[in-house]
Amino acid sequence: RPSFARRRFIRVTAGSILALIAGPLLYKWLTGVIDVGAGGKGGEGARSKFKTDGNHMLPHPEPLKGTFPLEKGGGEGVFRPYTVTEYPAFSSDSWKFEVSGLVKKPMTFDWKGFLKLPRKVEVRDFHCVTGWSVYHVTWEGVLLADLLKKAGVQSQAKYVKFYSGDGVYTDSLTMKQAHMDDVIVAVLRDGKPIPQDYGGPARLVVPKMYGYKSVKWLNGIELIDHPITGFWEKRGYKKNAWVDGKNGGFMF
Ligand SMILES: Nc1nc2c(c(=O)[nH]1)N[C@H]1C(S)=C(S)[C@@H](COP(=O)(O)O)O[C@H]1N2
Ligand SMILES: [Mo]
Repeated sequence: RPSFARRRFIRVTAGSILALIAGPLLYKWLTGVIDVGAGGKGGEGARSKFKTDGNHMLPHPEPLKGTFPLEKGGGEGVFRPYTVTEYPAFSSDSWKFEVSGLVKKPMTFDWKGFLKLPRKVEVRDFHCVTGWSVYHVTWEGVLLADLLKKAGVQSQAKYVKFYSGDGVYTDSLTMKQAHMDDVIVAVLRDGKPIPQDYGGPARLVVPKMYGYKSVKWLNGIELIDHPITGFWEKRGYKKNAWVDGKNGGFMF
């Protein structure tokens, strides 16, 4: 039977080992939660997070003037960082955004060029079809309709296909849906650059539809004349992902 001192030794040692393992995990979890909560002035949190972010994008996009303080203080709720691959990482030296397919003028932007495009700000709710939501998120990005206008849509073009920098995930919108005035290629979320795990440097945001339409790590659009089936649509989700149930809306 172990002595009291020995039992105490075991208890203290076991406790220390547990603290060593659990401490960093707890820290990671806490800082993750704090980061996601956003709000505030968009400065410090973003800067410290970006020191450890897997993306190396410089310069950081600067939020438009007049957006601070954020309406309603920023997103309320927690984004679940979804991916179907390893999180892809990008650098401003090599990142490209391509507009291709049935356009009059194919275009390629580098990071600096993309940041020169006019942006708009919108405050919208974000809903994942699996049941979580984040409310009144402030997004800032380039209106998809502006990109389409700049490139010139050919008359045979019927759909816009979205490419993710993860090389796997994809989705699409009809040409009419793609022209909705709230579909944007966002580079800021709640006034901060979008972190790597949440689709940064640039992600699509389609507020009227469920989150699976909002392709992360967006690095290209292609105008096509035939329908395609998106990543989750191949697995049963509807092509028309209207949150309000228009056109049948909900998934199965
Ligand atoms: N490239 C890519 N984009 C994606 C996904 C994904 O797994 N990979 N998941 C989608 C789904 S189902 C949702 S709900 C949102 C989640 O966004 P978040 O990861 O920022 O929380 O991203 C969408 N875009
Ligand atoms: Mo989702």
